[in-house]
Amino acid sequence: METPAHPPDSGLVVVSNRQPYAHRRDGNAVRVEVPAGGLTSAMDQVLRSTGGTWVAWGHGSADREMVDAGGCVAVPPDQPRYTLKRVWLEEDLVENYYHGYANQVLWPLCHTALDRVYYRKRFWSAYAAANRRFADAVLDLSRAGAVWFHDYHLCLAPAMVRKARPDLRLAQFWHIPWPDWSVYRACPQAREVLEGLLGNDLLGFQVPLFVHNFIDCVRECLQAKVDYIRSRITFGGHTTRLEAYPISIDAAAFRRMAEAERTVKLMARLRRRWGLEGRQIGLGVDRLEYTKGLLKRLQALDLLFERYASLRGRFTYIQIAVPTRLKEPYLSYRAAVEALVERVNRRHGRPDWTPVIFMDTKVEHRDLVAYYRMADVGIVSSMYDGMNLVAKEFAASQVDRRGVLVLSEMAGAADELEGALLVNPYDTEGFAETIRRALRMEPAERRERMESLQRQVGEHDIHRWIGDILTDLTGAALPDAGRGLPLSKERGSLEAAIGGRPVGLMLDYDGTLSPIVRDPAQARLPAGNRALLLRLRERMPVAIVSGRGLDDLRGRIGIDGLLYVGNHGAEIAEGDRILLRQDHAAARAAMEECLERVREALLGIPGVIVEDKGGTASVHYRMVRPRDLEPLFARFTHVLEEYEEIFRITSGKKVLEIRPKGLWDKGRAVLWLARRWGRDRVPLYVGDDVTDVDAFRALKGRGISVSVGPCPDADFTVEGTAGVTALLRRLCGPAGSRPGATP
Ligand code: GDG
Repeated sequence: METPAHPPDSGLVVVSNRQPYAHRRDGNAVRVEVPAGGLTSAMDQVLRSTGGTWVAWGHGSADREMVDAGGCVAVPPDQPRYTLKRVWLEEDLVENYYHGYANQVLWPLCHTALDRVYYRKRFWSAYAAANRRFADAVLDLSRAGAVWFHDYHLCLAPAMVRKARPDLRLAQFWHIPWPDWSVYRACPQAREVLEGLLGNDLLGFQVPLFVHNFIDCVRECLQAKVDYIRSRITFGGHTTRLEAYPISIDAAAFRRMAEAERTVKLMARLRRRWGLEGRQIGLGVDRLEYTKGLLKRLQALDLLFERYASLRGRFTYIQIAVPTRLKEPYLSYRAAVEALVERVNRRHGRPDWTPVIFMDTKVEHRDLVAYYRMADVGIVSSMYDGMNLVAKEFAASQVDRRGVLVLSEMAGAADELEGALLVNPYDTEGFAETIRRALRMEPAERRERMESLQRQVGEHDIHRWIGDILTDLTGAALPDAGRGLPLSKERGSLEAAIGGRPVGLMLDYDGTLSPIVRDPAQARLPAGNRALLLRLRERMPVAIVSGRGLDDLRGRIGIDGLLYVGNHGAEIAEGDRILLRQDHAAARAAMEECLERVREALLGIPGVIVEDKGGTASVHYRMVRPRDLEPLFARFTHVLEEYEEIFRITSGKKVLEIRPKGLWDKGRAVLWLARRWGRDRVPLYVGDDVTDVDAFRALKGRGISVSVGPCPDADFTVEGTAGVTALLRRLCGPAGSRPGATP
């Protein structure tokens, strides 16, 4: 038998315009080119560990020579781990799809630079044709399971793929801003673009504001059902979940590069080369791109040197400006930037000192960290920006914690990066004064601010970002996809934990027995699990424990002889017989009053949603900016303190739950069941959700808990509902074994 060249295909498909490896002809030889982007290298790491396919445009001069008949080549070229499937686009198509619709319509539109939008009919037809090619390439793959599209080049492909293969899980991450409706309505294909994107199951944006803007645009443009509370849009019978996932960097890698001996030497060399000894250093690193606000930054620097003559000769600003999209309007923009650099240098420079050092070359990351580390001020002045990774790279590389980050409020990163000095790039005076404040800041404050930035970037790194999206896309993380997601706990086997005792089994429903589906009303019990429950019922007591109402739950499972626990434990029944039902009418009046006060206290925090569910209530904060979270929690707690006697607070996925005290949770319910089954029987609980954590905790030292997907509170972990099925099979024991025997 042949040994496979790379890991088995996980069925994960990444689709982007840019490819992770290009082949270029170099005389008689073929060279492999690896693009510098942080995202391509992160997604490359994911596919290396999971196996799968990357679909991208083959633009390298030798790309066609290297692929098989299906356009595929195994990559990385030196040690193949996954498949790169290349899509071929003729020059004319690239001109109109990529340089045309993507870069001259969608890019400026999404960055609210309306006067830069240039649209021609041929752009759109090429855009649709190119998307068709990408979609067809995905549809060609026999093993596709979950597909992850990237960015604004591929708005139409998701709906095309969904139409042909409704069984695939589709996600897209939108790297740039999503504008509000007053801007978006300028898009000549406003409706078509939205419809294409709503082919996805999951649509990710950088920050909650963009999710919000997208929902508004859909509401204005399409006849769609919008669930504001859960950020879901149902259009044409299909539901798309929207989430904010702020992208990040490999913070540890940047730190390591910045700490390297090589970097220290390079810093010394750069200081000598640019005459920086004894001078403070400012730094900007950007593609030479009009959205990055280079002109505004230079205007602020011009004003700074004009106002504070003492800074002349004592502060040097270095601008690394990487050439990008070498066409109009970029060529004119570049000329304008260069002219302004020249003007600032002419006005303020001296023979022994140049105020602005302008470098329009690519700098490799391992060299770039030397600039990041030695800068006293890092400046990001985007006019509008999805996230801005430079801000995060600067923070991660500041190993001496001397530098200050001056960051545009218009960059997504400003939502997260507490510790930066925020500026409005349109306010030149304010901008100049902020740079001055950064330059004069005391070392203690610099350190404190930088520590806060590094904490943020370190905790929310690219691995976590990938893990979050893949978990939401597939229901369970793919192996090793995101670091720090242990998929099985090494604590001995389940059989050893049971130790031959009889078992009492408790199972959550959604996400445990039944795979998560887009519409909870459609969640069915798979036939295989039904058969296993029927067998298990003969061997041990089995309870189904769910947040669903009792009748709903019984209706979905319909197996006699099981115990049914509904409403998170507030109702328990055996067949048709109600064993326990709690009445929470008494707390109702207090709840109404409390919610009114909560609403009032949270006024002015954009994105927060208070949902009254009758017996209980939820405060959803998935749409709230990170920097508003602290006041939100403080005000919420302040109100709830007065209701301490009546309500208790639990938290779930970006939600705070207010529940009347005394109302049972899953923890109380499983303890009740365990008591009913008697001391000799070991309770075994399987669940996947945050509400199951109450049960995991209640069983500590008393029973065994199994989590579907990673959870620090559980004793064991299984992967996905398939893992649950395997577990049920094990609990049934070998086929034909005696009922009542334990595994
Ligand atoms: C979009 C969104 C979002 C810069 N100079 C060099 C170089 N770089 C690298 C940086 C950084 C990246 O380029 C630029 O990061 P941005 O975040 O500014 O990215 P955009 O290209 O505008 O991309 C943006 C991003 O997508 C991710 O979602 O943050 O908002 O516009 O990594 O280090 N890299 C190399 N040489 C250079 O000279 N190798």
